[in-house]
Amino acid sequence: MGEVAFVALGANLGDRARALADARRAIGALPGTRVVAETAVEETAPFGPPGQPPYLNQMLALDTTLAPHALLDALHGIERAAGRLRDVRWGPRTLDLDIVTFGDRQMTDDRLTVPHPGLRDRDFWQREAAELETALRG
Ligand code: PH2
Ligand code: MG
Ligand code: MG
Repeated sequence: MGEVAFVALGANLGDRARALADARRAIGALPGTRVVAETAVEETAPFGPPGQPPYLNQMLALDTTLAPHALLDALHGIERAAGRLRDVRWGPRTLDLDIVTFGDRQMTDDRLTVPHPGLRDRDFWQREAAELETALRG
């Protein structure tokens, strides 16, 4: 038994559903890591640079023994394997994996801020996180 981390999945280029499904599988196969709850996949209007296609988003709850930066590195590896290129801030992407919360840790450094600062203004993340909390309590 490790800590519970919430990870947000997003994609708005290519085969979005496939990218999310592959990511779920890859995340569940990380060392010391199990997916313990997941929200439905939902389509959301893009925020950020105008003119980009809509996103598919989903949030997973993981039980993981990985440390936060080890999980971050692993998620970046999965993004790279999905063919993600370096991109403009908030611009279109084939796969984006963000750590939203990590237990009740609060931390910030040049690579990682937890909870994710975007949680404050992304309604769909707040809704998904609440859904996971409910599922985990159930
Ligand atoms: N991610 C972004 C930029 N804009 N818009 C939506 N709807 N969903 C996202 O996940 C998203 C976005 C950069 O990470
Ligand atoms: Mg993101
Ligand atoms: Mg990201």
